[in-house]
Amino acid sequence: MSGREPRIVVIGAGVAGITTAHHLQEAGFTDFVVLEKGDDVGGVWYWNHYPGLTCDVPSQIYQFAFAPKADWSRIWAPGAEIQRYHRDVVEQFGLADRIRCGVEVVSADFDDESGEWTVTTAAGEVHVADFVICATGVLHNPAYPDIPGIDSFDGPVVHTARWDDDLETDGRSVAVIGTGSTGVQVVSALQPRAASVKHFVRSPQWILWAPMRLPQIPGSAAFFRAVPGALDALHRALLSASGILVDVVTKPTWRRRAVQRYARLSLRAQVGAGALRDRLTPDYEPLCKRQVLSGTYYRALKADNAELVTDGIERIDAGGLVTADGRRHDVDVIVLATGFRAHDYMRPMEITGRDGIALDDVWSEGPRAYRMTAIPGFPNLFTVLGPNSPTGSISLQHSSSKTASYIVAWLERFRAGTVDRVEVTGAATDEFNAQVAEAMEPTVWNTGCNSWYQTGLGVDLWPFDRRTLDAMLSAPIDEHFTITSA
Ligand code: N01
Repeated sequence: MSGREPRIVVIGAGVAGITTAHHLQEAGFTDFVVLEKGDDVGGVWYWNHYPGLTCDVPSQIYQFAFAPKADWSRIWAPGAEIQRYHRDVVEQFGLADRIRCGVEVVSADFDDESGEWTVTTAAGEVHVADFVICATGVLHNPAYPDIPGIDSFDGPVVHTARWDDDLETDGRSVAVIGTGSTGVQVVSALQPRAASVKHFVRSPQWILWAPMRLPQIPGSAAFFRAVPGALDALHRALLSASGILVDVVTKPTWRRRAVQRYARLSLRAQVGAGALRDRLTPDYEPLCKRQVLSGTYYRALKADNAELVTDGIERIDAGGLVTADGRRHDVDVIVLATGFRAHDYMRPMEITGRDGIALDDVWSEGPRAYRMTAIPGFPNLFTVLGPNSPTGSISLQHSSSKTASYIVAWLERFRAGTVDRVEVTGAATDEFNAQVAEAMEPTVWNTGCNSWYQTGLGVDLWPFDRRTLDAMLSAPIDEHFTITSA
């Protein structure tokens, strides 16, 4: 029964979970816990610590609006600094007591009778809740390639998202498989000190030249401390400016063509005409996949100890890799920069909703939700950064914050006693997904490429602008939900 403090379980303490916890705290909710499978907060910034990890979004945008930081060391901050920031925010805003790290949720089951969720952890601990908020992220399940013989390799095989900090790569021969943002960063970082680096590229990427090590203007931290409101103003200005990115990816205008020209120029200017450039030239439009930025990759690849391998990997044996042309590539270490199972969302957690419906069945053809946050059949369960979240265009901190406020609006109604159970309708979900499909048509993601943006159901991104996101999450529309109250 509502009319009391709701018991809330938030799953995940990355960007989405920290934002949610902050919103819950600000709204005065007292009975909530955040369960995090990692041994620390930070989400992707906890799990990823491979050499060369840098954020490809300017730090003044890649931060929480409620916790602006004046003294980022660089415009594109290194991973370790971003991870420290998340830890600091949790401490500074008194959220640490709410978060339990090292606690992996394995299942969440809804009970039709009581309207309660039972959340069970890997250790067998049980939490009973009125609401479950899944802030489990998008890129948290590493994708391991199914290459014959991979287990027979005699040396270390490491996925970048599970990097072993004791792994020695200096002076050794290293194979890196995969050329998304991660592969490009890791090749650039390992090449100067490795004996050799072979980069196995199945499909080349467009790589925009960018000065990733660009430092901040000296004295900026002192300036921001001295001028009240300046940091906040910069944050807002950058957020507005990032609207240009939304325009570029969603509308086929001159802006998009200009960035695409720049992508082609980035390759031409750094790699002379010839076989290497041909092998590095993608067969799809720039920006179709998540854009990779690097100022160092092509230089690293052209070094004497580096080699681009574009023949497919046929198998791996004890000594190394064998490619389709029959060549052997003996190496000491294999690095898998092979990405993530991006569309698993909260899985492998087993989630069972109303009438025993399993999320795995509901999403058997691909993940679908209403406005990124609600799923028919799963009452009193919300997602933050769920399906169609704007991972390719809009600040995730902003999107998380809007979603968290939207969820808080429902929780307040529970606390006030006007809502016991709330479930989005199938019709509203279908209508939203039809809008998404239509808006996806002119986007650059729809121009013919394969990437982690695609699911069986199409492109899993946000095809609208930020204003539409804000409007869609400004307040719940009752007609889109089945609402039960005592
Ligand atoms: O993963 P990806 P990622 N044999 O999926 C290849 C964010 N991020 O970890 O294209 C050979 O992009 C696969 O090849 P193909 C960012 O949003 C951000 O690099 O399928 N190759 C592809 O080249 C990014 O987009 C930062 O043919 C195989 C690669 O592996 C997202 O994370 C830094 C293979 C996977 O690329 C994911 O990036 C890093 C196989 N069997 C990441 N299987 C920032 O800077 C897969 N591949 C914030």
